[in-house]
Amino acid sequence: LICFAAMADAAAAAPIVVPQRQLFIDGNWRPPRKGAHIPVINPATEQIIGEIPGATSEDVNDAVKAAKKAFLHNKGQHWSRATGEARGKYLRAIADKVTERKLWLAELETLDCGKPIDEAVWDMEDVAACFEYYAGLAEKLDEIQYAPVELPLQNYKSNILKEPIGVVALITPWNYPLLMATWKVAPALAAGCAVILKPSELASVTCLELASIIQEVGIPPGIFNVITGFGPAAGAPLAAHEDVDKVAFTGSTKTGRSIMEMAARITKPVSLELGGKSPLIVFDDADIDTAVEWAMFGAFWTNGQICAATSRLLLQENIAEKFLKKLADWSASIKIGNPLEKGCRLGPVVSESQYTKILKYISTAQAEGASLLCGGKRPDHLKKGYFVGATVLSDVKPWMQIWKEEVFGPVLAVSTFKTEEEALHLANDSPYGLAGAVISKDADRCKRVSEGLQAGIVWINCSQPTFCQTPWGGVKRSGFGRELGEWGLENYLSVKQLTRYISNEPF
Ligand code: TXE
Repeated sequence: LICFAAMADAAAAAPIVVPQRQLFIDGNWRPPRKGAHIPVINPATEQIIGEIPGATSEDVNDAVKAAKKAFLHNKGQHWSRATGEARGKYLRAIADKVTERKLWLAELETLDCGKPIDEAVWDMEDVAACFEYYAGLAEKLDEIQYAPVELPLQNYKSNILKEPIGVVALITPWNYPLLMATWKVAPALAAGCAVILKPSELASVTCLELASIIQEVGIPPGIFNVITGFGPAAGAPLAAHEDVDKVAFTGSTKTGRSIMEMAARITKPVSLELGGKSPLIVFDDADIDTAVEWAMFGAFWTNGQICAATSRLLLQENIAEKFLKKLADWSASIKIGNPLEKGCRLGPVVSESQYTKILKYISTAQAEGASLLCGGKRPDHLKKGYFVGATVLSDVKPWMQIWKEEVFGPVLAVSTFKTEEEALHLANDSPYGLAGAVISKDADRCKRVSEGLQAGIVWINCSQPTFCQTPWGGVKRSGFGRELGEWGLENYLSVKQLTRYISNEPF
C-alpha cells in the first residue's frame, strides 16, 4: 500500500494510497454504520489518494456509549481514577512511538494537507514533545491531590480534589491535523478523561494513525475513540450529545458559535480556539532584514494557514518603502512546489475551496484599491495543485475586507502608521484577539505595546514561536479558554472541594 519518500515531482507522480482505516471505537476498527466514505485528496496533485470513513450520528452514539462505559468501568480504577503516574506511562509510550514513526507520519501529513515536509517533521516532533510534557503533568497531578485550603474556622478542614471532567469531544481543524489534535488529546488523557476525537474531514489521516498507536500502547478500549466525517454529520451530533461532558474546539468562528449554542442547550462547558487576524507592528528602529524575515515567517509558515498568523503587517511610515521592497523580493523567491521535497517552503493550500476563497480575497483586495506586490496566483511553473504564491498586498486601508477578515492562506496585508498610539489603535481595531507581535529595539516600547495589544499571545521581536509549556488562546471573538501548559490540563479537570467538620462539639 503506502510510502514514497522519494517522490521527485508531485504533479508527475502516480496516485498514492494512504493507509485505509475505519472508525476507531471501543478499541476496535469498524466501518461507519451508513457505509459512507470521504475521498482523501492530495492538494499538491489534486489526486484522490485514499478515503476516510464518513461517520454519522449512529456512530457518534456508539463512540459516546463506549467512552462513557470506559470512563466508569471498574469504578474508574483502570483509567479515570488510576494514578496520574499510570496514565503518564501510556503518554510517554505514545510519544516514543510518534518519535519512531515521525518521518512516516510527516509524509502522511504532507500528502493529506499539503504542508512542506520539513514543517511536518517539526510538527511530529512537537506532537511527541506534547505527549511527553503532559505525561509529566499527569504525574504532578498525583502530588497536588487533596491540597489543603486555609479556612477561617478551626472546626473545619477543606481539601481540593481534581477529577477528570468525563467524556470529552475534541473537534479539530486541518492546518495542523495531528498537532492540534494532540494539544487536546494529550491533556485530556493526562487528566483521566475518555476522549472522542473528531478531526477535520479535510485531513484525518494522521489522527487515525494516532488511534493505531494508542491501540498498540494498550490504553483501555473506549478511552480513546476517533470518529471521522463531515462537521454537520459527525461533529454536530457529537457536540450536542447529552453524555458528552465537555467540548473543546478549534476551527472557524462560525462553527465555534454553533458548537457553543449546542452546548448551551444542555449546559456543558466548551473551550473555543477560533480565528484571528493578528497584527505584527514593526517600528523604525528595527533591524530591517531580521524584521522582514519574521514578517514572512509569521505570514507564510504552514502556507499561511495558522490561526495566529501575523497576517496584518503594520510598518512605521518612514521605513515602509525600503521594507516593502525587500519583503516583496524575498517573498517572490520563496521556494514553492512539491511539499514532499526537502527545502520546500510553501506547499499548496489544503483544498480547492480554500484555494478559490483565497484568490477571491486577493481580487477583492485589488478591486478595493490594495496594490499587489507579489504572488496573487498559482506560480506559472506549477500546472496543478492548490498553490498560491506568497502574496503581499500594500496600501491596505482599515476598511478593506483583506484587513478585516481571516484569509487563512499565504496572504499578507500591509498598512502603515506614524505613531505608537496609531499603531496600537490599528492593531486592536479588529473583532479578533488571538495574537499580536511587535518588533523594536526599544524595550520600553515593546513592553508598552505588548501590554496594549488586545490578544491572548504576544510575541516580542519574533512571530509564531510556540511552546507546549505556555498558554495558548485568544480574547474577543478569537474564543476563550487556554490550551497548553497547566492551563491545558485544567481544561479537562473539574475541581471538587471536600470539607470536613473535625470538632467533637455540636456545631
Ligand atoms: O472550518 P470549520 P473549515 C477558519 C479559516 C478557514 C475557515 C473554514 O478561516 O478558512 O475557518 O475552515 C468541524 N458542528 N479556520 O470549514 O468548519 C469540522 O468538521 C460540529 C481557523 O475547515 O470550523 C472540523 O473538524 N463540528 C482555524 C472543524 O469543525 C463542525 C482552523 C473545523 O472546521 C461543524 C480551521 C458543526 N456544525 C479553520 N461544522 C483555526 N482557528 O486554527 C464543521 N465542524
